[in-house]
Amino acid sequence: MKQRLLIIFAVLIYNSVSAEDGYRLWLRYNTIDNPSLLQQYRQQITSINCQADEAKLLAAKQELQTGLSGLLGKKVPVQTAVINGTVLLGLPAHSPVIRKLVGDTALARLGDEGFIIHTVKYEGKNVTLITANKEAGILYGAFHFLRLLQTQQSIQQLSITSVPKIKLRLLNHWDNLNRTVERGYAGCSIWDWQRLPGYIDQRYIDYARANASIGINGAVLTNVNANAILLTEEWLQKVAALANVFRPYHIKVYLTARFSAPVEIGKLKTADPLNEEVRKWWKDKTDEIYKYIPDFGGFLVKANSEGQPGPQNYNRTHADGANMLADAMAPHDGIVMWRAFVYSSETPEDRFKQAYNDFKPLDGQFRKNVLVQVKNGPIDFQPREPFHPLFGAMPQTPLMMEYQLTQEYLGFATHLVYLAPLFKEVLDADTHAKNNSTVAQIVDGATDGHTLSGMAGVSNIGSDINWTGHPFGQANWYTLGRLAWDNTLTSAQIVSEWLRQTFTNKQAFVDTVQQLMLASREIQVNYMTPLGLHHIMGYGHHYGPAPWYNKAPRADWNPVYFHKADSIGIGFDRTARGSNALAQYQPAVRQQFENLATCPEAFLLWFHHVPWDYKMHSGKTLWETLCDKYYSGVDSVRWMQRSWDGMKNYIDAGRFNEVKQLLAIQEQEAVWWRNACLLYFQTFSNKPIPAKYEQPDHTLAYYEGLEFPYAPH
Ligand code: GCV
Repeated sequence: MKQRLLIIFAVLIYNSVSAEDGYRLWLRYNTIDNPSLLQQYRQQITSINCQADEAKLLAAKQELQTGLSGLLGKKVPVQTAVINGTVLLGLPAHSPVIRKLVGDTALARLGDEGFIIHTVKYEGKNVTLITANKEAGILYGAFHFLRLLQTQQSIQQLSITSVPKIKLRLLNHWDNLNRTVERGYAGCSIWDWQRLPGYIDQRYIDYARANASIGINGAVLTNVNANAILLTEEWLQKVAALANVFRPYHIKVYLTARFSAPVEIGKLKTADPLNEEVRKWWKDKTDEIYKYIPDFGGFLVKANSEGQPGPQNYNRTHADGANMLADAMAPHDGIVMWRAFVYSSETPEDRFKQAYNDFKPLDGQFRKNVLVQVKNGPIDFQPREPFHPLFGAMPQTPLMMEYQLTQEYLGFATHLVYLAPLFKEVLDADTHAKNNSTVAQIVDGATDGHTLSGMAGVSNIGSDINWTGHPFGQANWYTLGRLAWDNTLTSAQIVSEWLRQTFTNKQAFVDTVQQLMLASREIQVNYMTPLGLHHIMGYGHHYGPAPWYNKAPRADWNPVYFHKADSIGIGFDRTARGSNALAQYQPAVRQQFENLATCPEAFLLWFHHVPWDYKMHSGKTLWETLCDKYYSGVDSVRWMQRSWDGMKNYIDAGRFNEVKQLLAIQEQEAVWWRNACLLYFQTFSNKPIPAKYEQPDHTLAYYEGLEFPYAPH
């Protein structure tokens, strides 16, 4: 009894130190609140022993000590003796005993980043061994071990081997040098450029820890709409300071390269990638970067897209541009990620088709150290898109996945939308390019035998105390890392891990909120863009609905271009009768989407212009179904609110109230989306919103008249 009281006391002391403002993310390390489990863990973990080259294992050792001490509610010492309950960190290269314990075959499978966590007998003692071929693996192993405790798993007989499926696991920051963030909704950029390189904010270290804990191993620090100044000496010193912070956490820095930099900062007359002076300029610039940052990762490039300069300005191809940079990078083992998000400012071709048209003919022409980075879908991070037709179409080129964590089209940092189901839907899609060619297998390199592979998420991180604005935005960051490490994890597994670490292990909470999160993306699709509608948001800032908008300077920035509603029906005909974008998919995919009877309803209006009276599988008309979807979306947000209200007693008041308020705004905005869209589409369908539904309380003119000159973008 006395011991139990002591434990409860220790739990209170350790857990009272930090307020729950979300800053600690999923690395809270609060003392285990289950007394019997805590007692078991305390027996199983008594000390940390860090073999050999301690300096390089410092980050892992420190994290383990902080984490375990917090979780166990008492200081866990680092000591050289091995006793029962030691957590032993070490590289086999430094310890023949460790090598013997795990064996060469197991080690060979780990590569440079994989790890092993085994419960073993070491010198007659019960020990938890965390080992790997390289320090990076030990760091990942340490975080994995902490995750087991945070999620209250048994650590009795561990036999874990884990190896990342994807090599480059990156965040892409769209952060500008003046600290604004393109499509950022969580405050300013976390990079305080003005005070770098002299001032190292604790946030940089915590950012690195958080990323390392989920396996993220690289960060592109700056916006793809790039600024050439970044490549000048003054700025490279700032970048180098960040690289120094990230290095112990196995995170490389990458930069965005502005294609016209040789002209803008190099004073050359051209940026033509085949011009010898230009090539030399990039080579010298790259050598200079590596002087400051010896482990620099490489460049991410947006070229000839939305006004950015590129090789096409000189009648060269994307391959010419990428290869020039790749040649400069090659001596340093650096890489180039060349974005496929391109659409011409002149061609009036269906935007859906343009990336494929530009890139497919270039397959086989890129250097070995180039990846082509492709957004998950063909248009632009909509709540639902079919998979990008380039996946499966460029077998000779590693294609890197680009997802968007920041919710540009998904309610900013106000709406609770959990993105794992979106990510998984794309990864699980079968491209039918070959046998075993799901998007996941194309991206991880399995289908075509690429060793270079990558997955990136456009960051949702900013200077807000909780990093992501919406407390649940953290889950999308977390998920990107976990899925890039292991694309076979299910959405439910990831969400459960995140909830347990971020909030609590209480089962009733986890069950309820997990259900809510897993449903949230489909709910949002329903109240924003059901049945395959896309790109019908406000112009420029992308806030709220504006399906009526038709004043943009180019046709394919207008919502009316994408939904094509008229008196007959609604939707974009991308069959052979229309833009024929479907021809870009393999026959099996094309046939499924092309046939109205087999096209999944979720993608219907992506590919077909469908009459208002068309009978859906349910027997209801398209118009009725559209109404049902929009109304069910709003009803479901109300269900989310009720579910959340029931969670009040499980978590801290701060985060509970924050989410409650945000859900209330989400409900209002869902109603706005529903009313505005249905009232507008009704002007074409000429059909009533079924009387059983609450009717819009404003007119269409009211919604059309709303303006948001200061919405963030
Ligand atoms: C960085 C969309 C966004 C732009 C973004 C672009 C891109 O068009 O609205 O803000 O620019 O995608 O991915 O390059």
